[in-house]
Amino acid sequence: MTHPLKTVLVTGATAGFGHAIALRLVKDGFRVIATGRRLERLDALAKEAGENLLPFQLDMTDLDAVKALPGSLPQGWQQVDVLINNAGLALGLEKAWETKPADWEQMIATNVTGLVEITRALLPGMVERNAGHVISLGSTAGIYPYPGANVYGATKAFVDQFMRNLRSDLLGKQVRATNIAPGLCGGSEFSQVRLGDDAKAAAFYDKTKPLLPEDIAETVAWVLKLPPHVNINQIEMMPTCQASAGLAVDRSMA
Ligand code: NDP
Ligand code: 8X3
Repeated sequence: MTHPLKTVLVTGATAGFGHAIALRLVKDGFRVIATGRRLERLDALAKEAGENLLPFQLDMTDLDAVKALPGSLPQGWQQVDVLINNAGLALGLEKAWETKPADWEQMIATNVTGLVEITRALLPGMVERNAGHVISLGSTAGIYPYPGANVYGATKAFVDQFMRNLRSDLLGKQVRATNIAPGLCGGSEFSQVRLGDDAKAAAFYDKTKPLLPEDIAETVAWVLKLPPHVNINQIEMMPTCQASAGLAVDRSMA
């Protein structure tokens, strides 16, 4: 591979999208720094991927650790050319007034604050070298509201606008910025984490053919391999079995 951007840092590589993205990008010839909280998962991933994958434990809510990047990475891995902001989570599907405050805080800390701080840590190096790419995982939940999405959807709307604003700041630099916003996607731990129950999580995908982590990895790989003069700003993607089906009307009040 002769891609000018060589080293990719993927957040949340212990499961789901991040795991698939890390494996795919190693296969495509990149060096990948795979991060997440569960070190045993990262070590297993490193065994599978080989020497071009560095397992690096990182909790996105540990802001001291996030801000210590890239200097805290081992020698030879400190030049991060591509940042993939994937780590994130949804907690619960309750109505806003029934949710746990700690769940909202955890979503904001991970999906917004952690993402912003790691971008702040790694972007200056890209700008200085005048080469780089930041890809974030937003969500259709940041575009289309639905009951129970409340703060989760709002964090993803933040990601959408943050990436658009990065593009504005990066005009004139050879540093790209992309937001990928998927809809229903199975094959990851997302719904188990959200619902805290394996049976409920499985039922969520009942009779559907959702996107899979490999579909997201394919999309990331494509966005990355486009020639440097092409910037994909936004991708909204859904499984064919899903669509935005219009606004709801309550007819019980007349
Ligand atoms: P998974 O639950 O399978 O994976 C989430 C990853 O994020 C895990 O590797 C987890 O690692 C990591 N993570 C969570 N919290 C932290 C933290 N505090 N610090 C570091 N890493 C953390 O979910 P998906 O792969 O499905 O989701 C990936 C991203 O895509 C998320 O941002 C999600 O919001 C978004 N998304 C998901 C969709 C879906 O339907 N699945 C659709 C649209 C967007 P660990 O627990 O080891 O720290
Ligand atoms: C995940 C997609 O529709 O479950 O971001 O919110 S959805």
